[in-house]
Amino acid sequence: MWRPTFSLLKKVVIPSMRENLAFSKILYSTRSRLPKSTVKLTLVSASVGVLVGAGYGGYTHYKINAKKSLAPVETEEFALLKELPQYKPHYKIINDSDTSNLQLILFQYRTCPFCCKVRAYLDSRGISYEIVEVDAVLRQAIKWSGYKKVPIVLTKVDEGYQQLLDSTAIISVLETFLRDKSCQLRDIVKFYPATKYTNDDGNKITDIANKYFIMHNGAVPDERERAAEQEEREWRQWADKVLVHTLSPNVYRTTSEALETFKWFEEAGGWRQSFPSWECALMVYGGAAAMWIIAKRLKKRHNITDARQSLYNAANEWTAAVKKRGRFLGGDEPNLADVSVYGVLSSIEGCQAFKDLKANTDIGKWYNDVKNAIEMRTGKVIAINA
Ligand SMILES: N[C@@H](CCC(=O)N[C@@H](CS)C(=O)NCC(=O)O)C(=O)O
Repeated sequence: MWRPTFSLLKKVVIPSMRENLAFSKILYSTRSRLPKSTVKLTLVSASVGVLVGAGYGGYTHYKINAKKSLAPVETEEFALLKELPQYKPHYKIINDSDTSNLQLILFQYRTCPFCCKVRAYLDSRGISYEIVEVDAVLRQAIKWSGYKKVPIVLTKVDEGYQQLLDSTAIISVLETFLRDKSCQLRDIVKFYPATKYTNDDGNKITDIANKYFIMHNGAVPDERERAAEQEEREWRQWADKVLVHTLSPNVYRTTSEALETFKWFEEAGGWRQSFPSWECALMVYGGAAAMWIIAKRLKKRHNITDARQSLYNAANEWTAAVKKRGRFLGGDEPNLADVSVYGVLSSIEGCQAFKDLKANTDIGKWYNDVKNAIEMRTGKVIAINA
């Protein structure tokens, strides 16, 4: 969901910012020769220029991407790294009862819905893992990877470190492994080949085959189990293809909501502790302005007429399906669809849209039940530099 913002920040806002910085240096050195009001006016115009530039960039980005056609160029397996790349974890989740021995490292943006989904899954399975918060502008922490998005998970295998990509595939690979540890993770990933595409603009796009499937090594499940698995898959897909697309038009619906959302990202993501203040300001104000404009485009693209109503409709659709099965879609326990829908929604927990969602639909009870079920299994949070 945030990709356009950050590409936009890199391609439009940062260059404009650099120009502005260079410009303000010139202003500074010639300040004595310029009247104060001229300096102020110029700085204000330059800042407005950055925001307008960001907005226009976002608009153009979407116009181009809406028409793109994909041409497959190569197919590859999930990459295996011989050595662990240099990384600096921000915190760890340690669960003493975790026997998986997976030694996971999650590279994430704290409030990205796909990363939230992976965290919800790892916590629901009581797994210990380290977290690296990726800087959304420069993305230094994932420079070692050919994949340019988050989440990315690294896990220790006999031959080195296995890279896992794509939130849904990460969950399916790990779930397949946890259900039957007699299979090697290296063998499991072979069932999920990564396909790379290059679009007309030269952008690389990666998708993973079979990513909604959990592989079975043993007995074939009976008809009832097969039906439950199919339902679980369909709702996981719905979380990625329907629910996720209702988020941006809601959290960036108005300029003040967009700003409030980015301020929440800054707080929840601990940006101030991890990144310089100019970068935080750039991400918050530039990001809010750009996403407010882009969200309008996204709204059209996904045929959303009323943003809030689309979110309420999605929630109602989901709660109706849950009601048929009991407390959760998985019955007495959350299944992978419960965890995925919860994870995606948890990415907007600090936003007005989420408060409205809880006030205007019945989703609150299910949401709190999943949250409690997951929190009961989550390990202790340990900040690395505390
Ligand atoms: N299908 C992927 C989508 C991941 C994705 O789009 N992540 C966004 C963040 S929400 C991203 O990393 N965009 C690239 C960027 O910010 O530069 C998944 O499920 O993991």
